[in-house]
Formats: sequence, C-alpha cells, structure tokens
Amino acid sequence: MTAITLYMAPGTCARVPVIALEEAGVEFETQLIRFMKGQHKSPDYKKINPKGKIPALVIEGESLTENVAIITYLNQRFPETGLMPQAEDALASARQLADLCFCSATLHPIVTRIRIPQFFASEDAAKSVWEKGCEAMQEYFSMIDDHLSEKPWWYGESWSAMDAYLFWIYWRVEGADFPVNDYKNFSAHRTRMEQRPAVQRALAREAEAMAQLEAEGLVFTPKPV
Ligand SMILES: N[C@@H](CCC(=O)N[C@@H](CS)C(=O)NCC(=O)O)C(=O)O
Repeated sequence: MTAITLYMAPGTCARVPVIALEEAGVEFETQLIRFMKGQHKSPDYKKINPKGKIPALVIEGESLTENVAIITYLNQRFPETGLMPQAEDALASARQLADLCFCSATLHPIVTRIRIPQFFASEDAAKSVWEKGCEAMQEYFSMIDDHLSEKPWWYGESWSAMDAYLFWIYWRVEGADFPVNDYKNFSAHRTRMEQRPAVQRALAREAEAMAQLEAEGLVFTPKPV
C-alpha cells in the first residue's frame, strides 16, 4: 500500500486534493494544520512545505506542494482513476495545465481578496479591496458559467479534478457575499458536485477537521467588511 498523507485545513484550497484523492479511491490520511497556532509557519511544517502553505502531499516520504502539481502528479500516478481527461497530445496536455493554472494563479488570488480583504489593505480600505475582487471575479464567473451552459462538467460528460477546483472557488466566494446565484450554470455545477459520493466523503473529512478546530477554539473567522 502506498502511504499518502495530505496536510490540510478545513475551508482551504486543500479541499481540491482531498476531493481528488477521494475520487481516485486511493487510501490516504489527512493531517490537520492549525493556522491559528501558526503551525503552517512552524519549522517542522516548513520541512514539508517551505512556503508555509496548505496543501502539501507526502507520498512515500516525498513531499509535493502546489495544487496544480499535486493534481497533475496524482493523475499521472493513478492514471486509471481519470482525474483529468486523457490528453491526446502535448497541446491537449498543456491546455489542461492552463485550466488548472487558471484556477490557482488567476482565480485563487481573487478569491483571497474577496474572502479576506483585510489582509490586503488597512481596515477602512478593506471594503474597496472586496469590491475590486468581486468586479474582477464577475468576468471570470460569467466565462465559467458560459462554459458550463451545455455540459455538466468542465470537460463535458466526464468529471475531472478541474471540477473540484471550480467547486472550491464557488463555495469560498459564496461564503464571502459574492453573488453566486447570478450564475445559474455554475450554481447547478455546484449542486452536481455535492451529489457525488466522493465529494460528500471529502466534505465529511473537512467537517471532522472543523469540529476538531472548534473543540480547540482555533477557528478563524474573518471580520465582515
Ligand atoms: N499556490 C498554492 C496556494 C496555496 C495557498 O495559498 N494556501 C492557503 C490556504 S487556501 C494557505 O496556506 N494560506 C496560509 C498563508 O498564506 O499563510 C497552491 O495552489 O497550492
């Protein structure tokens, strides 16, 4: 059996590999990182991820960071699980990478500005960071909504890890007052995601981690802007 550990925290983008691993049906364990204790910046954790970020995957003692890399690796390591569509050539493969990078490098930074604007400005300017973030996100939500207009999943009839990434992005900004209901196809995609047994298992793992943080008084709740 392959020993796989995923370092995660509930609500974070670690949801993407948690879903991917559940969908892949491989055995893995999660290790909860306590942000409120600064554990992600601790010397021990930095041995696993020197950038002090979640998620980190440890597989057979080797660590791997960055969602795009983790998904790409899991897809290559467990090809039979179909985490990403089979790419016919180098261009198709690079385009899949571009899709995942769109989530991590374009959308994720905007998510952060919408979710925790006070990390990017003084308290009195946080609202304008949130507004600018929402403005930027609208364009991309429209694009995603159009893309999903005639198909259930990003790549058509087959689910992929790209859908897990979009699901996290949608959920994260929904909880920060971004008007997600204006995007009917994306909203329907979210509902489809929630119906998948693997997604339900992933969310149950997160809920367990959240209950643990609650019990320890370590839940981070950003102030509303
Ligand atoms: N590019 C990284 C981003 C990871 C990231 O920003 N993770 C957040 C949680 S969603 C984090 O660990 N934040 C803690 C911090 O920045 O101090 C990836 O895609 O894995």
